[in-house]
Amino acid sequence: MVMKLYMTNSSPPVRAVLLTAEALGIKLEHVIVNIMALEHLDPKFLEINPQHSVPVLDDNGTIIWDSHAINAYLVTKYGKDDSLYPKDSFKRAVIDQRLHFDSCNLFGVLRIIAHLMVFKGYKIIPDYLVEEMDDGYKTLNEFLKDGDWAAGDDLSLADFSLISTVTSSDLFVPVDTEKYENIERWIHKIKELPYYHVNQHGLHAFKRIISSTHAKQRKYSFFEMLATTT
Ligand SMILES: N[C@@H](CCC(=O)N[C@@H](CS)C(=O)NCC(=O)O)C(=O)O
Repeated sequence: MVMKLYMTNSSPPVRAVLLTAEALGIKLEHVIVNIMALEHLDPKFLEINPQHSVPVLDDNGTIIWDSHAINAYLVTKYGKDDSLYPKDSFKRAVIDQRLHFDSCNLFGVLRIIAHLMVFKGYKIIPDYLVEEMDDGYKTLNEFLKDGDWAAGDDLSLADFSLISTVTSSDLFVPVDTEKYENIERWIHKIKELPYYHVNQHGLHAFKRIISSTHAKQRKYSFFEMLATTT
C-alpha cells in the first residue's frame, strides 16, 4: 500500500521529506493539511500527531512525525543502499549533528520568524532573530569548507533538510553570498540534482504566503533597540 504523507508543500520540513522520497524513488500519497486554515489543530489531526506539525508519515498504520525522523526511517526501511544515511557510526553521527543543527538552529529560528510574521502580525523581524539566523549561516558555511556536501564528501539527508530550510530562510534573512561563498557553491550544486524541482515548487508556495506579510528586517541593531526601550 502507498504510504501517506500529511503535508503542505510550502513547509520546509515537508520539502526535505519530498526530496528524500524522490531520491529513493518512493511514491507517497499526499494528504494536504492546510496550516493557514489551522487544519493542523483539528482534533482528528491531533489524534495522529499531538505535536500538530507537518510532515507526518503513515506507513500502513505506522505513524512517524518530524521530517528528520521520517527521512531516517525511509532510508533505513526502503533505501536500496544506505548512502544518504550511512550505517557507519561516525558518518551517521556527523549527519545526525547536521540534522539537529537544522532542527534547533536554522529551522528553529526560521520557524519562529515565520510564525511571528504569518500568525502574529509582526512586520519587522527582531534583530536578535536576524543575528541568530546569520550565525546559523556562518556555521553552515564552516561545515561546507571541507567537502562538497553538508556532512562531507557525499550527499546525505543533511543536505535535504538544510537546503529546504536555507532556501526558505533566505527570503527573510538573505544569505550574504560574498561572506558565505561555500553556501552559494553548495546551493548551486544541489540545484543540479534531477529532483530539485520538488523543493523549488514548494518554495514558490512558501514565497506567496510570506510575501503577503511584507516582512522587513530592522534597520537598527539589537543594542540600539534596547537603548530605545530602557
Ligand atoms: N521538527 C519538525 C518541525 C515541523 C514544523 O514545525 N512544521 C510546521 C510547518 S513548516 C508546522 O507544522 N507548524 C504548525 C505547528 O507546529 O503548529 C519537523 O522537522 O518535521
